[in-house]
Amino acid sequence: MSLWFSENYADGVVFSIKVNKQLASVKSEFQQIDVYDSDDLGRILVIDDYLMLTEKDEFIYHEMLVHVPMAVHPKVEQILVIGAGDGGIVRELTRYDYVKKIDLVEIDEMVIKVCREFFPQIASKFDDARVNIHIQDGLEYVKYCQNQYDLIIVDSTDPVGPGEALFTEDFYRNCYKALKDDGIMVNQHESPFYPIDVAGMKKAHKKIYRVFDISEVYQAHIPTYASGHWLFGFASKKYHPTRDFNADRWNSLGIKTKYYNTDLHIGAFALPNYVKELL
Ligand code: AG3
Repeated sequence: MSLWFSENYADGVVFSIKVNKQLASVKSEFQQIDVYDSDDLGRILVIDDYLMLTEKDEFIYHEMLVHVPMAVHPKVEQILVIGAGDGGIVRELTRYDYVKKIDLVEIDEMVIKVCREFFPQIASKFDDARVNIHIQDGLEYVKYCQNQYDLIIVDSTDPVGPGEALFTEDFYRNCYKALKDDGIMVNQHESPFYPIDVAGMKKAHKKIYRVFDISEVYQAHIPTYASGHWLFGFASKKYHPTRDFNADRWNSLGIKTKYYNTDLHIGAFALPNYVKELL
């Protein structure tokens, strides 16, 4: 009998991956964490029945959340990462020599533990000397921060369960306060296609737009997320994501990426009409 992981995208729409075996199944204080192995997509991480990543396409999501803001801000040194317990965001950030400090705030210690064990290629840089791990609710952590970060990356789950608080206006206001005068915040912004994701996306966008001086949305093609069309939010106090972007500076850093490049950077902010209408 074969074993399948399935995620419901909408009423009557299901995405399934045939899995060889279940490598871990952990009920933490906050959520259900499962790891499976599959033939084509490699290992997959699932939280509360939603697919968080596959080894095959995680690079797209992580590169787009990291390199887009890193290419806009001329010198990001102090970074706050919220969620992201799998380590993918930290892995990409540690590729920049000039980054001085990465505070990672993850509510669920078990996510880090499971990923260290089953995704060593992704959770590969937690031991970098610049990384400080705080096991804490991101909502609480950011309340006490002021004018100290160049960049905040919010790599949350969907706006249900423990991730829900990371889609509130209060949280975005505290992020604004935690950023320096030229700081940037990026977040995962759900998908513009199926109704449940559209609701999450609108919820995030409307609130960020009210709080930040500049608020834009960008997109990437992520084959294993609902509809394959995923959005990210770019919120900023000073730098505009395309007008203040210096492709030569980023290219001179010599960072090798599999998805991100500086042509794609500009294109990612060009949204289809139906998406523009939703914002
Ligand atoms: N962060 C969650 C992305 C949302 C996925 N949603 C879904 N499958 N319905 C992914 C964590 C990667 N660091």
